[in-house]
Amino acid sequence: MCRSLWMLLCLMVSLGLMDSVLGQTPPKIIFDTDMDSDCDDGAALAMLHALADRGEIELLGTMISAKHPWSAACTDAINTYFGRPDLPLGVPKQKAGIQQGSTYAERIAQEFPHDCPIGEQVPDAITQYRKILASQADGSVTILTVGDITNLRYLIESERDAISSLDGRQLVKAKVAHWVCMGSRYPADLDPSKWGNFKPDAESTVKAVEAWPTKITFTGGGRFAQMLSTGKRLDEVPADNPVRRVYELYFGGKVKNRHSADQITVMVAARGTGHPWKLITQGHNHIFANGTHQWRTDTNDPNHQYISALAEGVDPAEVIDSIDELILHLPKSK
Ligand SMILES: [Ca+2]
Ligand SMILES: [Ca+2]
Repeated sequence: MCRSLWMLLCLMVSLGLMDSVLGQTPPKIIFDTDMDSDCDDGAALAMLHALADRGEIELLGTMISAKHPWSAACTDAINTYFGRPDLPLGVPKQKAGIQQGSTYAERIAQEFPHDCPIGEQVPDAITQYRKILASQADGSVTILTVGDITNLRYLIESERDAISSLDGRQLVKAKVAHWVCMGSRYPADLDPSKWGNFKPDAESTVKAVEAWPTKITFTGGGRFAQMLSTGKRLDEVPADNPVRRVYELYFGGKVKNRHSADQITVMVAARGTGHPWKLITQGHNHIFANGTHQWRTDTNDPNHQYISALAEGVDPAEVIDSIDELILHLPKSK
């Protein structure tokens, strides 16, 4: 191969352009969110709609991991604003799972149009997961969790049914290429009193991670996500934007910057684990029974990897701009 062609190919790989040349389909993503306590879930969902409008991803559904009674309706209101009023959504109906407070979920559901029922009539997330996965091509789905791990535990434990002859683990193994998980701080978070997605429903976290049969990329919060804080620029979008409203309600008035924990996970799920991230592949994520965890390098699990830093030389401002660009996206109707 001549040198210039080789250099062109290297450049295309580094820019992530090979997938489109090879005709690969955009990632098909199921979003799983605790749309209650923190505002970054709202921004993450705006980004997914932006990416879907650009053809960079296909958004298959939005599942709720939280038991807050208004989280599903709030999520449906955001989906409706962005022109996807009928995206499948579901909530955890099983015993495990937690309810936290929310400064915005009920208000968003009441201020913005949606057609999501409240309470028992919201569909079961596990049924929705099974339906979506059964209808997709093998190895084609990415699951993106930015909340508790409750649903994935019950998905893995689900039994064969009229939807699919595969049990939950077999179905995941067949259909899910990648689970991108907003989970904790790296290399370890050993403090049970510190907030994190692994701890509220720790039993489900342990069970889901232990039984998960395909690739998991964990993304870090804490200082890493604070370094990439976003949200303040939502004051540039119209006042009738529900994601701007999420931030206003969260901060009790004017929008402010908040960590980008959930937004980082969206970027990784949609655009991959390459630039601008530093990817750690050697080792495995050990989850303790109380939901604390430690990245251990003594044994390698080829399915475990994590991102909790930028690649060397990457300017955080570049990443912040790329996140903001998606958060500020407006639907075509606006
Ligand atoms: Ca709806
Ligand atoms: Ca979250």
